[in-house]
Amino acid sequence: MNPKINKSALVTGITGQDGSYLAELLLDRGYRVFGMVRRSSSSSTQRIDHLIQGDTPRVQLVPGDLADIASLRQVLEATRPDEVYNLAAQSHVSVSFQMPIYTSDVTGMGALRLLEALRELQMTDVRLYQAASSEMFGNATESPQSEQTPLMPRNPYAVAKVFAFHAVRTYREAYGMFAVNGILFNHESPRRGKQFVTRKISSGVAEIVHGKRESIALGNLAACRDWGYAGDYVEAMWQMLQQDSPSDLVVATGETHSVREFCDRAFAHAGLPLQWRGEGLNEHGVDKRGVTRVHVDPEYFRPAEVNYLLGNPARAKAELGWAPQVSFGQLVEMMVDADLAATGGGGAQAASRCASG
Ligand code: NAP
Ligand code: F7E
Repeated sequence: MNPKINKSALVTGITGQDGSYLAELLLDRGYRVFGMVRRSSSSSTQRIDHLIQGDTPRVQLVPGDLADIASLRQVLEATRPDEVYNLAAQSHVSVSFQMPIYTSDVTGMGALRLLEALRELQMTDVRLYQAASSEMFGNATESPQSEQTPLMPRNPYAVAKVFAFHAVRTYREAYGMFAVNGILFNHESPRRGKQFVTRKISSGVAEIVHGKRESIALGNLAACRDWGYAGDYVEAMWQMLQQDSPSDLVVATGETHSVREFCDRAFAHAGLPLQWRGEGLNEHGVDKRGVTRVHVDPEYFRPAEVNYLLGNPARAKAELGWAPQVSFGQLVEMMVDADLAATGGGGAQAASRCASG
C-alpha cells in the first residue's frame, strides 16, 4: 500500500473490463476502493473475484444502479469518495440499436443522474471521471480525431455518450465541478467481453485450435479501429483526475487496423495463417489446408456502421505524459495466448502444435 495516498474512490461498472483493471490500479496506489454493482440473481463478478473474496476483501461492493437516482444518492452518502469513476454503461453498439431507449437511459441519463446526485448532496468537490467514447465521432469529418473533432454520433450508444459528455461539461462549467470526459478509443484485453470483435476473434481462434469449432462468423471485415490495451487506458483515467485543472482528453494509440488485419494476426499467431478469397458477402479466410476459418454473416452488420476511427493522443501525451505501452501486435498475441490457455492448453505450445499439424 502506498502510504502517501489516503483517498477513496467509487467505481461504477467495476465488474466490467475496465472496472477490474482500474480497481487493481487504485488498490496498488493505496486507495480505498468501493465498487457499485447492480442487483442480479446471478453473479457477474468473475473479473474481480480475486479482489472481493477471502477473509479481507480488498474492494467493498455497494448495491446501486445508474437507472435509479435514489440508489446513487445512497451509494454516494455511504461511501463519501474523493473520486468517482463512472464506467457503468450499456456499452455494446449493436445492442444499442435493439434497445435504444434502455441504452439512452443507462448510458446517457445514468451519467446525468450521477452528476445530479452529487450536486443534490452538495458533493461537488468530488472529482468525477466520465467514460466517454470515440464512437461519439461517428464517421468523422477529419482524421485523426482529436478533442476538436466535431461529434457526429451514428448509433444510439454514441448518442447517449454525447449526451453524457455534454452533461459533464455543463456541470463543470455551471457548478465548478472537477468533472472530466476521457474520450477513449477502443481498448481490449483478455478480460474483454466475448461479444466484442477482438475477443470474439481471439476466443474463436482458441476454439478452432482446440477442435471445438471450425470457423468464426463476422460482420464488416473492413471496419478500422484504433485498438489499445485496457491496462494502459485505466492509467490515463486515473491521471486525468490527478491534474491541476479538469480537461477532456482523447486517449488512443494513434494507429488503426482493420478487423481483417486483427484476424490475420490472431490466426497467424496460433499457427494458422489465413489467405483471403472472394469479395463482399462471399469473402472468407482460409487456412493452408483450404479450410474456411472466417466467413461473413450479415447478421453482424449494423444498421449504420462507423467505418474508420483513428485517434490523436497528442494532448494526453503533453498534459499527462501518457503513452500506450502495449503495441497492436502484442495486444493480439496476449489475447490469443490467454484464450488458448483458458480453452485448454499453453498459448505458444498450442500454436506450435497447430503450425506443425
Ligand atoms: P463493460 O465491460 O461492458 O462493462 C460495463 C459495466 O457497466 C459492467 O460492470 C456492468 O455491470 C455495468 N452496468 C451496466 N448497466 C448498469 C447499470 N444500469 N447500473 C450500474 N452498472 C451497470 O464495459 P468496458 O469495456 O469496461 O467499458 C467501461 C466504460 O467505458 C463503459 O462506459 C464504456 O461505454 C466505455 N468505453 C469503453 C471503451 C472500450 O473500448 N472498452 C471505449 C470507450 C468507452 P454488470 O456486470 O452487472 O453487467
Ligand atoms: O466492433 C466490427 C463492428 O463491437 C468493432 C465498445 O467498447 O468500442 C466498442 O465499440 C468493429 C465494428 O466495438 C463483428 O461492426 C465486424 O466496426 O468490437 P466492437 P465498437 O462497436 O467499436 C467503443 C470505443 C465503445 O465505446 C464501445 O463501448 O468491428 N465487427 N464483425 C464486429 N463487431 C462485433 N461486435 N461482432 C462481429 O462479429
